[in-house]
Amino acid sequence: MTTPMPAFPAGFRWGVSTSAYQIEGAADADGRGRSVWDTFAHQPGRIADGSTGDVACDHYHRYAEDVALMADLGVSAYRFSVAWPRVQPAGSGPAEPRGLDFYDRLTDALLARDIDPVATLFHWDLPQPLEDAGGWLARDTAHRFAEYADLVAARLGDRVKLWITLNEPFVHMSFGYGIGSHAPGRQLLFDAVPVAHHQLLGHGLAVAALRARSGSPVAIANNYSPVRLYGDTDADRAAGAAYEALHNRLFTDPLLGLGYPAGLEPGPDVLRDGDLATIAAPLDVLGVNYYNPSGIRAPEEGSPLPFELVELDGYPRTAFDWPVVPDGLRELLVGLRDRYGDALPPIEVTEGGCAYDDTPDADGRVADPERIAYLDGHLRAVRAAIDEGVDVRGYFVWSLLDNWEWAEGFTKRFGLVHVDFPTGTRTPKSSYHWYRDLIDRR
Ligand code: GBH
Repeated sequence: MTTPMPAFPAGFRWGVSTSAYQIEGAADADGRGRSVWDTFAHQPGRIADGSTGDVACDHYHRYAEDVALMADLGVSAYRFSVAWPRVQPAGSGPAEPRGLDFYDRLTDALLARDIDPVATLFHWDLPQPLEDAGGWLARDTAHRFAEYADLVAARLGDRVKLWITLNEPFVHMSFGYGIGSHAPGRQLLFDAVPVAHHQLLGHGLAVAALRARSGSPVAIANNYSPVRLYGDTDADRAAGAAYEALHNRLFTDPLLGLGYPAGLEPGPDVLRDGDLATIAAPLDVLGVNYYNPSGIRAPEEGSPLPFELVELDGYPRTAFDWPVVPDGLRELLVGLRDRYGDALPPIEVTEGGCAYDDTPDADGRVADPERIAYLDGHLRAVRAAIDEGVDVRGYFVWSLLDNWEWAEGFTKRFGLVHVDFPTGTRTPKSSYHWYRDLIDRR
């Protein structure tokens, strides 16, 4: 942090990210339906602190205050997600205009402060009626998603500056349907793979729906984790390749026209003629979420997985125990360019950030030097990737606010702004001031 942050290309987007269920609260307001996360969070034993997102940051009622915080921060873009159960409470059928009204107000408030609205259509909050009909295991959900995309684009298509169809379909498949630590809490292991195909199909159908209503660019946000091999046997290398295919390629190879990785193709009952072309609809931007690399080695005999995850040693760790490896982001960005070449669209880093304890001092101030170091290191890694010729157009910090961190409830704080739960009082942390200065100097 001693040398000044190098310059970024003109027009580089400085952003912050959030998602609907993690911040909005107002679970019963204005005709909102239930999502799989409402159901899951209300089941005993699912969430670390027994909390739910019923109130969260109450952003639904406090959005104007949050937009003012972003205006003061000086960000050029805000990535939020639209809650499907607000817009279409049953997951199909008519739109709930009051739900759309909220995003309309939010979008206008952002534009009034010169902040680009970047809207994610699906950040894991599937309407419960669709889950009851099979969720993303059912092909029909892909079609329902495209219909919902059309409803949102009909209302916001003239003002949203960048669309993101899905957030981290890998996490939704693996945590939600594979191991069950996220909603809907299914434990299907590799039988969850049709969820990949139906999400990708939903993405492709939604791209067409968005393009019919809006001239704005369209993206998807995938999460990636570069492999660090532990061990150098053939079995270790095979484990690394298996993890790479599942975590880093399953959702990107088909999007960029390469089809499914070998061994992960959906069965003939799932993959239909024309699906791969629908999925490979041209993307304007690839959203990249990066938190950390993964340590991988060969699994024990009899393991249900073709790899074993190992803790990376030798790095500082966040409160989540995730290792802090800024160069992994450079490696990832360069690796995407090397693998996909001309098929790779421009990239925006749609998430990056870290959890720390962030306890206010006696004067109510929150000093978070670790988060500053994290962001500083990761932005330098982006800059280094740009120097190596990767076309990176923006970086969105996860997150603007401390929020409801899924299965961890309120126990993990990712915000540039501290939120006191349950009062909801917002206090910018020292990282907020650091990010503001950084943007201000651009
Ligand atoms: C994102 O997911 C989500 O989009 C967002 O909603 C969420 O709040 C945010 O990140 C923070 O969690 O333990 O070393 O094996 C992140 C996906 C998957 C990234 C698990 C880190 C664990 C790495 N994460 N992964 S490790």
